[in-house]
Amino acid sequence: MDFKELAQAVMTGNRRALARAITMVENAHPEIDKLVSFLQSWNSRSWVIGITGPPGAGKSSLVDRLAVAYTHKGRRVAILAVDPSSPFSGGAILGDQLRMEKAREAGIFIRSMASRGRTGGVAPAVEDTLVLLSAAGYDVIILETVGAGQSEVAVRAIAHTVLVTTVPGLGDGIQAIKAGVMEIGDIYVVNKADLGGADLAASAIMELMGVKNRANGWETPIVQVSAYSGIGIDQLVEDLDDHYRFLEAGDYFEQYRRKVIEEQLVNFVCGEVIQRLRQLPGNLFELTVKRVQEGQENFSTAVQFLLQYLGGDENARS
Ligand SMILES: Nc1nc2c(ncn2[C@@H]2O[C@H](COP(=O)(O)OP(=O)(O)O)[C@@H](O)[C@H]2O)c(=O)[nH]1
Ligand SMILES: [Mg+2]
Repeated sequence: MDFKELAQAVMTGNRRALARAITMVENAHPEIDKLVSFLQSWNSRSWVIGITGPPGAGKSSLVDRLAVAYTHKGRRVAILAVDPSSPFSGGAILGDQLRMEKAREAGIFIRSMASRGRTGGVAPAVEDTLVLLSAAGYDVIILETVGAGQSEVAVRAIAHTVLVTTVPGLGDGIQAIKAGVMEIGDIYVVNKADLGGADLAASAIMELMGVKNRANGWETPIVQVSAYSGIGIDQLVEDLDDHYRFLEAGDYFEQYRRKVIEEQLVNFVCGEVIQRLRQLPGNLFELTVKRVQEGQENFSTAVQFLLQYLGGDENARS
């Protein structure tokens, strides 16, 4: 199957094709650039909800609840669970799969990802996968990431709406929400409210948030829920819907889409340029590297030298 056939199959909602395409992203398959750039233009208006927080906070259990809730509201939901800390699909991902039983029973598309993609980073692989899910027609994509340093920041750049999750009783209630993470949440969730102490944790978050910048007009809610019993889930869905409307009113979806397209274009252009330079006759690229190494040329002159060989692609416009 060539990439166009695969792309068509993804767009018709064929799950096996989608799963296969995501595997191609994970393996940095040589055709993945073509597939993603072909599907990018079909990028629909999927809403990406990112959920981050420490391991064990109940993110997967919460994802299960939310996915089912939105499915009941008639939305097409997909789940993507990303664990950059576990390169070989370890226990965390098995845990995710166990915790998402209701979503599975409801026939929701669930995918775990642990590996890096095309450009080496986790974020581009996730972005590529979001393009695929979006092209497959999912309205709501729920993205679970473990809060592990970099990944919270990455999820902020990738998701439209970010839920930061914590649980009561972690030290003074919010040990798990470290500096830096406080800024990224659109909604804060204190999960495991059934265990007690959620009020304390919520007011600790409120205090920490104090001067959080609300210049854009969004009042960040703190919701107490129990993914276990279902308490607070309706409220959380209401707050999520509020945020969706807020984003829509502020034209944020279009801005986001533009940003993603720009980033991907940059990635593709860089990839294409490097590939062409490496294919120049007479090993010109390697010879240039060598001349710079030997001090016969500096970076700036080397770049100018190489760029003059980048004529247009004679196939591009035909
Ligand atoms: N008591 C209680 N336990 C919960 C709740 N949500 C999740 N858990 C439990 O917390 C553990 C971790 O849940 P999981 O969803 O895998 O957390 P994740 O690592 O953040 O994805 C599991 O044993 C869950 O059953 C909750 O609301 N209340
Ligand atoms: Mg999990």
